[in-house]
This record gives sequence, structure tokens and C-alpha cells, in this order.
Amino acid sequence: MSKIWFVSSNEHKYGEARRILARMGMGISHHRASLPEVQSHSLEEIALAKAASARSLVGGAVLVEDDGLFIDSLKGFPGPYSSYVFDTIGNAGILSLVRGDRTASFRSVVAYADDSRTAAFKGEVRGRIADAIRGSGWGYDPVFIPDGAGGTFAQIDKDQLSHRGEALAAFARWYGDGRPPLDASPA
Ligand code: ITT
Repeated sequence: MSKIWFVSSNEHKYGEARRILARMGMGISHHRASLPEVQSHSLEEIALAKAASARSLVGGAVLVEDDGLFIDSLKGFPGPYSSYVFDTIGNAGILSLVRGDRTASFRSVVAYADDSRTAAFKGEVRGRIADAIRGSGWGYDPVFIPDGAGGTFAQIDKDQLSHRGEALAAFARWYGDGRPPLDASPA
């Protein structure tokens, strides 16, 4: 039976990915590791490089993800640098930078690689930066309000409409096309 390793240092990402894919009948296992990230403006390039590193580290079939919060009035900042910016200035810093236009998007690229195939899948959700920290989710969840939602990602069930959900749904459609079903039980 095929096993897909979700390689990430981020427990929250893995938890969401596992739930989202389980709803589609797919199982993944967590390999906790911090993969080297190439410097690039492109999430896709970063995700594909992470997938190559994950293959060297774990072998077999791997799934990785790279995300970013892109704030329109800051010309896409923090974008591919979202992890570093979160660890340095955090949500309070982001709130202090945003004035006027608060529109933003959360983007995800998941990359899959095995012995014969490599592919990347994108997801994006539009929304806006809240005027204050709302809720107690992880990362930027407490400051991002997706379009059409009544609260931040930290205050709603985000799986159905997140950037991650969209990218993983595209992956699952592609993977499921003619492939045998995977064991959907958690690792
Ligand atoms: P990896 O080991 O998988 O790389 P990471 O946390 O370093 O984990 P990224 O490089 O993709 O992941 O960093 C994106 C950052 O954006 C992440 O650390 C969070 O701070 C934030 N982020 C990404 N997706 C998020 C989500 O759904 N909700 C809240 N914050 C998110």
C-alpha cells in the first residue's frame, strides 16, 4: 500500500492537511523535519525545491507545502517570507503595518513527488486583515478574515474554504485519477 509522507516542521499544517485529505479518503503520515527553503518570490519554486529535499531525506512518496500571506497594500508582503515575519514581528507587527486597504490573500502550493512524478497544486483564498487579533488560532489565523466569512480563520471552521483545502483538493483529484485508493487511517 502506498504511503505518503507529509514532510513539515509545522504540526498545525500537518493536522489540517490530515483532516482535509481524510475527508477525501486519503491518508498521510507525518515526517517532522524542517526542510531547507530556497530564496525565491515563487511559492511554487520553493515548494518544488522542498519536495526534492524531502525525497532525499525520506524517499518514497512525499507531500510538502509552502504558504504565504500576501497583503495587497504592502505589495504582497510578507508573501514567501511569512514564516520569518511571523517569528519576528508577529501578528501585532502585521496589524501595525496595515493602513487603509486591508485586502489580502492566503496562498498555498503543495508539491508531491514520488519515483516517477512531481507535481504542484495551488490554492488561494481572498480576504482582509482584521482590525485586531481575533481568536486564538495558529500563525496568521487570528488576523485573516476570508471573504464571505463572519470572522477570522481562528474563529471559523477554515478547512472547507482555506488556501490549503483548495490546493489539497486539487492534489487529491489528480492523485485519485486512476490511482488505487490509499489507506485513510491516520499515521
Ligand atoms: P514547513 O516546515 O512546512 O516549511 P513552515 O511553518 O515553515 O513549515 P511555511 O514556510 O510555508 O511553513 O511558512 C508559512 C507561514 O505562514 C507559517 O509558518 C505560518 O506562520 C503562516 N501560515 C501558513 N499557513 C497558515 C494558515 O493556514 N494559518 C495561519 N498561518 C499560516
